[in-house]
Amino acid sequence: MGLLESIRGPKDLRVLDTDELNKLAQEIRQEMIDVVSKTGGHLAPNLGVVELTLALHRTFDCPCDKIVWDVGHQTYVHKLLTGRLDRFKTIRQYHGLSGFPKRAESACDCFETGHSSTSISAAVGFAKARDVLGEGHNVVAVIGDGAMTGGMAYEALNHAGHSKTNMIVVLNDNEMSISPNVGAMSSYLNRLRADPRYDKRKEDIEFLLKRIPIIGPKVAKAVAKAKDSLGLLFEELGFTYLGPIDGHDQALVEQLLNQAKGKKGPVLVHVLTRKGKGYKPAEDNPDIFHGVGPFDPETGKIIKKSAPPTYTGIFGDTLCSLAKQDPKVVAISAAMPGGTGLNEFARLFPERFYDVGIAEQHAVTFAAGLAFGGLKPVVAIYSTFYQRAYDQVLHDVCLQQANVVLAIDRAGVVGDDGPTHHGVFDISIFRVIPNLIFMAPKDENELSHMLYTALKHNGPVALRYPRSVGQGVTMDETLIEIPVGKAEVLREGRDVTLVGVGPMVNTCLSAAHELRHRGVDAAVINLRYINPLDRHLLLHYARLTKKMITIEDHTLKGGMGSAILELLEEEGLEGIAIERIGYDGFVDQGPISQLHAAHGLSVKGIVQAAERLGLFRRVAGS
Ligand SMILES: Cc1ncc(C[n+]2csc(CCOP(=O)(O)OP(=O)(O)O)c2C)c(N)n1
Repeated sequence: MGLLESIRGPKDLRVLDTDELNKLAQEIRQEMIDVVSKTGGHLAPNLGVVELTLALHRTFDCPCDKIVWDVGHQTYVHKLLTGRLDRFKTIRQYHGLSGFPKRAESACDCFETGHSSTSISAAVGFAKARDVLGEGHNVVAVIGDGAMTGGMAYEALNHAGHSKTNMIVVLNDNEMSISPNVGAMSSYLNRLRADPRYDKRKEDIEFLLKRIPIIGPKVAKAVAKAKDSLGLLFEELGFTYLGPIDGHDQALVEQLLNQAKGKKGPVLVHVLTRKGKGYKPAEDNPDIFHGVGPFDPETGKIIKKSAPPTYTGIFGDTLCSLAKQDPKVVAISAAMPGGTGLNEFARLFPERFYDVGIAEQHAVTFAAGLAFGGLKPVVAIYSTFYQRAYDQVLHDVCLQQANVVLAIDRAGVVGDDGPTHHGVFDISIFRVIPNLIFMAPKDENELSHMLYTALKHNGPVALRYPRSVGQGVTMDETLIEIPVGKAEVLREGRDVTLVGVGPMVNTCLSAAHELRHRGVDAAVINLRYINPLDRHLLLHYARLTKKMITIEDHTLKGGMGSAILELLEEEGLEGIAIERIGYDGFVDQGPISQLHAAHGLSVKGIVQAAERLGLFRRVAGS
C-alpha cells in the first residue's frame, strides 16, 4: 500500500517525517498524472501546488480552519488529502467528483469557485463572521498571480487591509495565468522575485527558521526586516508581507505559514512555484497542460482525434482575414487568448491585440473607449465569464450604442468543467438590453458571415457560439451581410414549427426527418437573430401550424423560447401550443452530448415534445 492510501484526512499528514512527505508528494504527482491523462483536467496548476497544499494541511486544521481556493482548479491535491482518493478517478466525469471545490463533496471545501479572483472577498467574509460570532479559527485564501489581475482581488485587499481582521492570503506566484501573466502587477511581482535581496534574505530566513524554536523571535525580526525592503505595496494596503519563498520547499512554506498564523491582522505570504512541477511535458508547456485533454502519460503527447475545425477556430481565422482588410479592427481577450482563438491574431497584429488579464469588466469598458476613439473592437470572452461584465455591456456599450462586437464563446454547456462554466445564461441576460443586436449561427460557415455582419453594423452586436467542433460544412469564400432580424426557413411544414437557435437548428432538421417518418410535417426555422426577433416570420408559422417546439442550448427561463412566448402574448395570439426545450436549473458536469441527451436537447427530446403536443395522436386518428 502506498503512503497516499493511508491518508484519510489532513490529521494523518502531521505524523509524517520529511522523507515520508517527499515520498507522498511523489505519489500525489503520479496519481494526478495517471488520472488526468485519462480524464483530462487542470494538471499543471495542481502539479505546482503539491508542497504548498501539504504545508497548508499540516499547518491548518480543516474543516475548522477555512481554506478558500481561488478559481479552485488547483484543488486536486486538496481533494486527495481530504478523503477523496477513492473517487479521484471520477473527477470531472458525469456524476463524479467535481474539478472544482464543492461544498457537498467535503466539509473541507468551504467555498465553491470556478470563476477567478473571489477568494479574498470570501475569506474576508469568513473572517468577519468568525469575529462577530466570537470564534477563533484561521482563515486562508490561496490565490494565484493570474487571479490577482482580477479587480475583485483588489476590492477585497482594500477591505481586508482596512478591517484589520486576522486572515492570511497565500499568493501562489508561478508567473503564469493560463498564458504568461500580463500587466503591471505581474511586473511588480517579477521585481519582487528578481530583487537580489530576495536570495540573501531567503538564506537568512531559511537559516533562522531551521532553528525554531531556539531562536523563534529572531525569525520575526528577520521577517520584519524583509518587509522593509519588499512587498511595500501590500504593506501599504495594511498587510504584513512575508516572502517571497520557494513554494516547493514544503518545510519552509510550513514554517512561514506558522509564522503568519501567529500574526495579528491580515498577512500576505508570497510563495514562488513552478507550474507543472515534476512532470517535464507540463513544465515545458504549462499553458497546454493548464487544462488538458487526455494524453499519453509516458510522453505527454496529447491524444487528438481528427475533427472539423471548432467554432472558436473559425472565429479566430475569420477575424484575422477581416482585420487584414480593415486596420481599425482590434481584438481584446481577458486572459484567454488561446481559448478564444486569438493567438494567431495576436501574432499577426501585436499592436492591435490586447490581453487585459482576468478583467472582463475592464475588457468591455475598454472596448467601448476604443470604439468611441474610432476603432472596431471585438471582445472575445466565454459566455460564463461575460456574467462578470453585465453592467459594462449594458451601461458602457449598449446605452451609448458603442460599435463593439461581443463574441460570446463557449455558449451552451461546456462539458467537464460543469455548472461554474456552462454558458447557459447569456440569452436571458443580454436579450433584454436595448440596442443590442444578438445573433447565433447554425454552423461555422454562418458564424463567419455573422462576424462580417457584426463588424459592418453600426452599434453593439453580440454573437454566441458553442464550445465544439463545427458541422464540417464548406466555408464560403465571399462573406455577405445577413439582414438584421431575419430568420431563415430551412424546411416548410404544416403540422408543427421547430425553432432552433445556434447549432440546435441541425438537431431540429434531423428531428423533422424523424417526424416525417411518423407522419408529422414539421417546419424548421433557424432563428439567427435572438434580438431583434423575426416577428413577422414567427407569427406566420405560429398561425399556420398552431404548434411550436423551441430548442436552445440555454436555460429556459428568459431564454429564446421565452422570447417567443412574449411575442405571442404581445400579439394576442391564442390557441398556440408551445413546448420549450432547454435547461431548468444548474446543469451538472459531463460530456456535452450526454448533457444534451439528459435534458432533451436531441432528436429524441424533440420527438417526445411532439408527442406531448399530441401530434402523433392527431396524425394516427386522421
Ligand atoms: C472570471 C474568470 N475569467 C477567466 C477564467 C479562466 N481561468 C481559469 S484559471 C485562469 C488562470 C489563473 O491563473 P492563476 O490564478 O495564476 O493560477 P495558476 O493556474 O497559474 O495556478 C484563468 C484565466 C476564470 N476561471 N474566471
